[in-house]
Parts: sequence; C-alpha cells; structure tokens
Amino acid sequence: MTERQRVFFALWPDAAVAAALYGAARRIHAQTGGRLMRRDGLHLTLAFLGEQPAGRVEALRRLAASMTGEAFELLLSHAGAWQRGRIVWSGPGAAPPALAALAEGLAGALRAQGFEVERRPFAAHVTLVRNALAPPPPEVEPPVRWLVGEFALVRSHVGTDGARYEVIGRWPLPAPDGDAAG
Ligand code: 2AM
Repeated sequence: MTERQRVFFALWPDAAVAAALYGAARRIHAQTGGRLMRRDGLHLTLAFLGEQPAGRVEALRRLAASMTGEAFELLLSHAGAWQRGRIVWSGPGAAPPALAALAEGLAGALRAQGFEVERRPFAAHVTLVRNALAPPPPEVEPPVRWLVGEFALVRSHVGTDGARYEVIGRWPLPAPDGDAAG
C-alpha cells in the first residue's frame, strides 16, 4: 500500500508571533469556552491538500520553490466564528494583496499539476478554538502583528486529542523591491 500523508501549505508563525496569537486565543477562549488550540499548532492555511501519496510530496516541494511571492505584514485584528459558531478564528480585516496572491498562486499552480484544491474563495483565518459554546468578541485586542517572510508545507498527524503538525518545508518570501528589511 502506498504511504499517504495529510499535508497543506500554510503560514507558520515564529515563536514570538505564536505567543502573541496564543495570548489572544486564551483571552477569546475565556469568553467562548470550547477547546483552545495548542500554541505550537497555530497557523494560517493557504491551500489544503489532504491525504497525498508520499511520493507526491516532492512535487509539492518543487512547486513551492517555483512560487514568486513577496513578504507582507498581516494584522490579525478581527475574530469570528463558523460552523454554527463552533469554530472560532482570527483574521485580518481584509487580506493583504500579497497574501491573496500567494494563496491564489498556490491554488492555481496546484490545480495545474493535478492536485485537487478547494474551489471556495480563500478566507484568511487562524483557527483559535473548536467546539466553542459562546460567540467571540468581534475584535482581537490588541491585534496581533505578523511580519510574514516565508510560507511552509505542513504535515498533519491526526490523533485522538486533535492534530499535531510538522513543518516539512519552508520557502522565503522576499521583501518587495524598495522595502527596507525589518
Ligand atoms: P481550519 O483551521 O479552518 O479547520 C489543517 O487541517 C488545516 O487545514 C486547518 O487550518 C484547517 O482549517 C484546514 N483544512 C482542513 N480541512 C480542510 C478542507 N477540507 N478544506 C480546506 N481547509 C481545510
């Protein structure tokens, strides 16, 4: 039997951003109840692929390396809920153009290579709580500022206590021309 891996492309925060996001998640969770996501698993999905034969992962790496994206700033200032309020997330007021371009570029490149990806429009969000019992506040206070300079390929190991994630590749997003670093 071919080994299969559950994989997706995502923005993966560094430790400082993960800590800030987790702080926001805890404050929101105090209002919503439910299951708080682990600090080391917080992420923003760019393109979800699901189960793939392990042999296809190399093609995903090549595809990622061929993407031409740019670094951008993401301000996670809004909160909301989906699935009858059970999934609570944080996201930007509007996705920065470089983020939308990266997600759409990945989806297009994946489809061109025969991978099945979601047809629904990209909705930038970081899931913070599952099985929420009450609605979140509409805003993340203070907002979480995330300077995004890379994207990642992530493998998810689904267990009885939720998913654990393993970053299996990272690719830089260079600063736009004329932008000072930092
Ligand atoms: P979620 O956080 O909104 O649940 C790993 O499972 C990541 O991929 C999660 O961020 C999850 O989004 C997303 N994901 C899981 N299943 C998906 C699907 N069928 N389509 C799109 N995204 C999915």
